[in-house]
Amino acid sequence: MSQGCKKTTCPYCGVGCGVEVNTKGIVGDAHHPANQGSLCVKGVALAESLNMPSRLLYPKLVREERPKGKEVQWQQATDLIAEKIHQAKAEFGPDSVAMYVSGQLLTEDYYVANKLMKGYVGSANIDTNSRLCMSSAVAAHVRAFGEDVVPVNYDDIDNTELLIICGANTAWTHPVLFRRIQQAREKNPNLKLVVIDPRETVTAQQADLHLPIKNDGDVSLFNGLLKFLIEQQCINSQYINSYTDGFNALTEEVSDLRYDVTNLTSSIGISEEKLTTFFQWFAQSPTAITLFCQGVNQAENGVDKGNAIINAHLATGKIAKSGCGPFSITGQPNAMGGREVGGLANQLAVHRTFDADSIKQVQAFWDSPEIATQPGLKAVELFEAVERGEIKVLWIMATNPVVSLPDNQLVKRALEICPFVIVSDITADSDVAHYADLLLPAAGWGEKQGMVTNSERRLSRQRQFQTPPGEAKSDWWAISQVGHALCALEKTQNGFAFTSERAVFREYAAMTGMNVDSPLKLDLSQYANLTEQEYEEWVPTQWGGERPFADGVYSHQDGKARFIVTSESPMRLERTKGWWLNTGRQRDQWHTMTRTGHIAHLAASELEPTVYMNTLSATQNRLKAGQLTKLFQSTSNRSIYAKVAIDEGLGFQELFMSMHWAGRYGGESSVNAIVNSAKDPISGQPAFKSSYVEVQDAAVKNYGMFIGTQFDSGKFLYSAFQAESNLGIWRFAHDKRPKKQSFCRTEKSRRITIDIAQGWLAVNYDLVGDVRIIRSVLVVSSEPIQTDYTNFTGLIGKPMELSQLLTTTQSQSSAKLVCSCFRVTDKQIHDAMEKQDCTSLTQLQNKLKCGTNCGSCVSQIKQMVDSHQHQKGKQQASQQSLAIQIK
Ligand SMILES: Nc1nc2c(c(=O)[nH]1)N[C@H]1C(S)=C(S)[C@@H](COP(=O)(O)OP(=O)(O)OC[C@H]3O[C@@H](n4cnc5c(=O)[nH]c(N)nc54)[C@H](O)[C@@H]3O)O[C@H]1N2
Ligand SMILES: Nc1nc2c(c(=O)[nH]1)N[C@H]1C(S)=C(S)[C@@H](COP(=O)(O)OP(=O)(O)OC[C@H]3O[C@@H](n4cnc5c(=O)[nH]c(N)nc54)[C@H](O)[C@@H]3O)O[C@H]1N2
Ligand code: SF4
Ligand SMILES: [Mo]
Repeated sequence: MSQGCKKTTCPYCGVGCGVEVNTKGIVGDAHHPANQGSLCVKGVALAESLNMPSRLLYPKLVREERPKGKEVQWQQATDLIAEKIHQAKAEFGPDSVAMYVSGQLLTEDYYVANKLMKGYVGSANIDTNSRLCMSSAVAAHVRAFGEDVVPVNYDDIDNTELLIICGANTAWTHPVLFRRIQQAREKNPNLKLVVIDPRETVTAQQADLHLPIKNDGDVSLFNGLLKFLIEQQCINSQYINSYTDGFNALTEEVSDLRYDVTNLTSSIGISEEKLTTFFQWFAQSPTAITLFCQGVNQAENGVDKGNAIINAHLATGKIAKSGCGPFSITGQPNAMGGREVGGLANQLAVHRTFDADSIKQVQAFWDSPEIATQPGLKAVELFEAVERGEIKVLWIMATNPVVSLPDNQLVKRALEICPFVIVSDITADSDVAHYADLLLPAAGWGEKQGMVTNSERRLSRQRQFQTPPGEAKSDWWAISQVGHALCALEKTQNGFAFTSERAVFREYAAMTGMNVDSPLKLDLSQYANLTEQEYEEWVPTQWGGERPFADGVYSHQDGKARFIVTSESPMRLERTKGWWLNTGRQRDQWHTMTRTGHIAHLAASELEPTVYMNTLSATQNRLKAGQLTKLFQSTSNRSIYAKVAIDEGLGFQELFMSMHWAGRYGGESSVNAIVNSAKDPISGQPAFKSSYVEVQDAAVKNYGMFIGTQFDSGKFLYSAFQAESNLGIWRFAHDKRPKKQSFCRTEKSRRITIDIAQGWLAVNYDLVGDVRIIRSVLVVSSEPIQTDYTNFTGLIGKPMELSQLLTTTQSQSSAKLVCSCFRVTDKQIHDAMEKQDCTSLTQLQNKLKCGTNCGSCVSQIKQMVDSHQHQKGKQQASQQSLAIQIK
């Protein structure tokens, strides 16, 4: 590493891209095996993410002293937590204490949190947002392999002939990996891409075959595949006999008529032709990878879905060899590291569970005064217990459950009831921070250091390159302080005398050594004595080698992998009332927006809480794009408002909404207000993709938009905030028709009003000398606002010119952002193709620069070029035939 250059990793998704912080800024690390220098749009915006508003700077006692709170010293804060834990334990027992942590913590943070809860509080009530994310895949791995091990590498993508993406929108959610897939396809024209997703996503649009499966039809699909493979004698009997167990029971299950192609066609909604093509491709291809994510994990039978996929790979021996295997891709940057240390409530530590032998070994290793002896409460159950008053002290760290857990009303009630809530966050403005009794300022990305593990088991270092602001501290440090104080109170040996991240990592690495004499593969004990220099110079390293099961020896006691009989979710066929609400991610936002919502060019791709539906669904409900609609969920009796947008990739009466809307950006429209808390019975992972709702009339009398620096949107039926540089755009809707004069006259400025179709537009200005300086713009209309008034953002703070005002008022109707880096819209791209004769991606890139930076939108631009060419071809053909007829 050269002087002035720090290598670290991206803090967002589980691809785990390497990042270099150097004199040029923050760029991709050309030497990191996960990305070889590439970054997606979120990675490219990392430097901007550091200018976050409302950082939390000091520990604060809040509940008694709302709204401002009282700043306290760290020592006072950590002593208070230790006291509260000690009291709760004494009065109500160890299970009255809980932690809810996150796959965005570093391995060192996670290790210390797990040790504190399971080894020193004596309860396994520590769960993590990875429960919402990876727990079904974890359980599927453990059932099949005997251990939570991902048996695939990114390099395998370059060596496969068939890539199946099931329940993942990889082009948007793991963009750098998707780029690698596209490059592999360019190099190997025989590589086929199959996408299994009910939606025709940007990922699906680029597949050789898209299977638009009905929600939760995956187990049937993969059981059908297995039936086909058995009937066509395309299974690998030698692999099955040598390395697996349980095939006969599975054969019996899949022999059922339900799994015949003809029956599957109606049960999961895929044509016979498509099904057979997929089955044949799988049967004939020498290699196959099935990459899966939340369309698989977040289901009432998420674990079975995972095992149905693994079964197909085991049965054909397409596993644990080059270009093959089931590939669960991790969501968060260190969800994998958290799984390794054992941060889920149903794990003890280092891939060990609560068997007598493991409990004994872990207790001895930790010198633990009071060890947890049984699994704790899983996320949803944990918050239900909080709501029942059973949890007296709850410490939430690096996650925003008020937005991200299902049935968020219950979460809010629970947090109100809980006597002592501690929130560790980088901002005082996250939704959960508003429920804290004690706020702890965490050092964020770039201000802290430690280890993370990505989807392919590769451990990389995150390195510090700037000083934390105020009194912000690393999470492992805060937990250690509490641990130390608790040990003093309870007069036990101090298990938390860590002096650095390296000390924590060494202890964790040493602990994995207890797996050496077991069939488990997780063993990092060779790093137990890492020197300062070795820790500092750590290069990305994969544990378990390239292929942990290459020798056919799995982690079950007998060394054999297990086939698991999997079944449909019994609830699936009953869920037919109302509209299916599917939820997930947008390309340019990260989770609950605390880290990406303030970045103007990321905010520009989904402007406000939006619900997508196809044209048929919209017209049958007399809905138009841009209109507000009300989504009602009868089980929780809750509703939210969202703007309608058209997406032909959805089926009739199918809705999609992103999970991101939170806090000041659109918190009242958080989708989890209407997502119910059904979950997988084995993993406890919520079925975020399977809610049913009603679409109702929003009864809106007027729509509005305000562009300026400050606006009180709290009084409206609906409101959303879009960050722009140095100002903001508020969109709102109301069920009353306000008087023009009284509306929003909070500013002391003067105003001119311009009539527009169905409404008016007011330009507020200050008179400076005799120059009118524009302060803000307000638009109110009885119809959805279709005109793109956002161009007014460029006029705020500038002298008013009437001619300019009038042209801006008549701007073109709104266009959709395609390239976030250079803010290029679909309209500009269409115009370039139509009027400037750009006929290829390269020409568009040269002309508009779109897709030349991070490349996240390249696939979408290609798609636009293809469809434009196709359209043009059709037009030419029809003109020709017309010409022939005229002749
Ligand atoms: N831009 C961005 N990227 C992210 C994140 C982010 O917030 N923003 N978050 C990261 C995290 S933590 C995670 S977990 C990952 C998630 O990554 P993904 O899983 O790729 O993303 P999602 O959008 O949640 O859902 C994936 C797809 O599942 C489909 N689906 C719904 N029901 C079914 C079904 O029954 N069967 C099948 N086969 N498919 C179904 C949905 O239509 C959706 O397209 O993304 C990571 N990357
Ligand atoms: N409807 C629906 N809901 C979902 C999903 C879905 O697909 N649909 N997906 C689920 C999934 S897969 C996931 S992973 C979750 C994600 O949901 P969350 O984990 O709740 O979302 P984040 O916004 O990432 O929350 C992280 C919090 O930690 C703070 N933070 C950032 N860095 C640090 C740090 O270093 N230390 C500390 N202490 N705090 C920090 C951030 O400011 C933020 O408040 O959402 C789940 N919820
Ligand atoms: S794909 Fe994007 S978000 Fe994910 S790690 Fe790489 S740069 Fe970060
Ligand atoms: Mo996730």
